[in-house]
Amino acid sequence: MPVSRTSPVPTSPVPAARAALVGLLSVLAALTAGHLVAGALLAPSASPYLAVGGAAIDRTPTPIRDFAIDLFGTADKVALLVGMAVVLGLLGIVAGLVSRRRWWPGLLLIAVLGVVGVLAVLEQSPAALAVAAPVASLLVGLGVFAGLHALARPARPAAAPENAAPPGDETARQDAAPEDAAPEDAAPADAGASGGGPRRRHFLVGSMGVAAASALAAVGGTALAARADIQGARRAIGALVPDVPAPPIPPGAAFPELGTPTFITPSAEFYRIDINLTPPVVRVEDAVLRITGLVDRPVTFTFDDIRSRRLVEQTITMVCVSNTVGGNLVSTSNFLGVPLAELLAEAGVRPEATQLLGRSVDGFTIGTPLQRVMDAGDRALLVIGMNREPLLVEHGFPMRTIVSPLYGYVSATKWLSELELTTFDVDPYWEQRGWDGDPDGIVPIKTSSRVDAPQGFAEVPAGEVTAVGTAWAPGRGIRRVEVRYDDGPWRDATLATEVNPFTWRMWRHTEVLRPGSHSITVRATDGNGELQPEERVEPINPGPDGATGWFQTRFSVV
Ligand SMILES: Nc1nc2c(c(=O)[nH]1)N[C@H]1C(S)=C(S)[C@@H](COP(=O)(O)O)O[C@H]1N2
Ligand SMILES: [Mo]
Repeated sequence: MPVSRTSPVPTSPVPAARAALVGLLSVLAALTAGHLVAGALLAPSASPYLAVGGAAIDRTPTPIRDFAIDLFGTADKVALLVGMAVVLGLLGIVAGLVSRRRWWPGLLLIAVLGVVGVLAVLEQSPAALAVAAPVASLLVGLGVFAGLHALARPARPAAAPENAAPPGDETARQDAAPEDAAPEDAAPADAGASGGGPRRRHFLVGSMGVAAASALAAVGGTALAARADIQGARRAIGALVPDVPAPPIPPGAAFPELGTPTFITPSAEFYRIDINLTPPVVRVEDAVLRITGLVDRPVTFTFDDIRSRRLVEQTITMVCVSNTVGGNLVSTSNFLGVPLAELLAEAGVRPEATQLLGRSVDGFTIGTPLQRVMDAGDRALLVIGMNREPLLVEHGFPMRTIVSPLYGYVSATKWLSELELTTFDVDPYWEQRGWDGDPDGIVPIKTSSRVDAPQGFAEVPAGEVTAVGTAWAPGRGIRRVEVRYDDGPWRDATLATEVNPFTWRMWRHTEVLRPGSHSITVRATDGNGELQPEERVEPINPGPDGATGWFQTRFSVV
């Protein structure tokens, strides 16, 4: 059929609500398709949505970023992604609404969004294949828009063509109702089309199909990226056996039967803190650690290079600076890896270097004073294993650092890709966001103690009541723990066997208590003889200093 146009605007408009839905679903389908392909490629950072988010973060002026962090705290990334979802949704709705009469303005807007996604991924993702994800988004976005738009167009009141024509098919326009001059929302064709009938059904079915496929793609992409191949890779690596094992945990180091945690935290229960919505996925075969910056000769290590070296195991308690009094952002595991000092020596650290900057594949950076790394000796590790297994993806698979005894945010880069020797002129992630990164601003881990049982508001039988808990002062060790019931005298608790001064230490205390409501307060003294401060201070106040204060809880004897 010849494609000749005689009437300038030959069709009646798509109803506004349908037009908006077409645009919204096109954006949704595009984003989830990209997410699915990114997941299949094991390159979550190639998901156009995350890439645009990353590109936006890189372009946000620091004052606005600071404001957002003040406002949302560590949830700033979530806030950004939610904000982006709202903006993209609105742009989708706009794309639909500008296409009520003609298919192309909305399609053009979808194409522009798609191209932005392609450019963001090219900028943000190092993997060559990664561009397949935003290209999939672009194609699916265009396809869904074209298809749903064709289905959304109202039929002529009588004898409407049943086949939805592709938007490029000009004959479809001529088929459509000629009452173009009718007021937009009152077009008779509208009334006919939205009143029911097969076209309306087709549009509904099409829309629901797109929504369902998008949901599947979203779930599938996340599952593929976060799980599938990493688990296979972890199995392929198998058990990791240290050349220099940590001493066995002595009996009596913890009282799990009375309510403390086990001394070694199972990896899956280890606390997790990071800025990522889903953990970055690094394939073992792609994983490299580069040592760069103020060195005599930059060096690169693959995972296999590291694995084949002399592996040292250390029992270490890690603490997050954001842990509150009584909180559980503290865990203990056997970490296995290569001492950082050995790797740094191979690169030859220049005397000007003062800061060791860890870079993560997701752009996160952590700065550690080089002196602290050296002081830590074999407790400054390039870690590849936890509890004799490869790292879990949440804890930085396949390589991370740990420098004990320092808070995680200044020492423990997960998904490590580079260690740069530099000076304190370079600000890592949190310091760029206003935290004190000065070597003197990095405080030792605060002495802390808590009661694990009885738990708050528990009811315990009258008679002898045994309280148990956990205390830690990594680097200094715990010398003494005291408990007090109600306003009574301080009593010495019995300490569990010490494993090493870099780990937590459990305690227990038995007291005969009368029925009724009681409070219990606990305080610890570190290995230097220093009593844990009583004053309650929030962990971030405003800098990351770690919380202080004595933990207290209430329970009932019945
Ligand atoms: N790449 C990366 N590494 C990171 C973080 C992060 O957000 N990204 N968070 C840090 C913080 S604040 C802490 S407390 C530790 C927590 O390590 P875990 O999750 O293995 O317990 O990781 C550190 N390393
Ligand atoms: Mo942390």
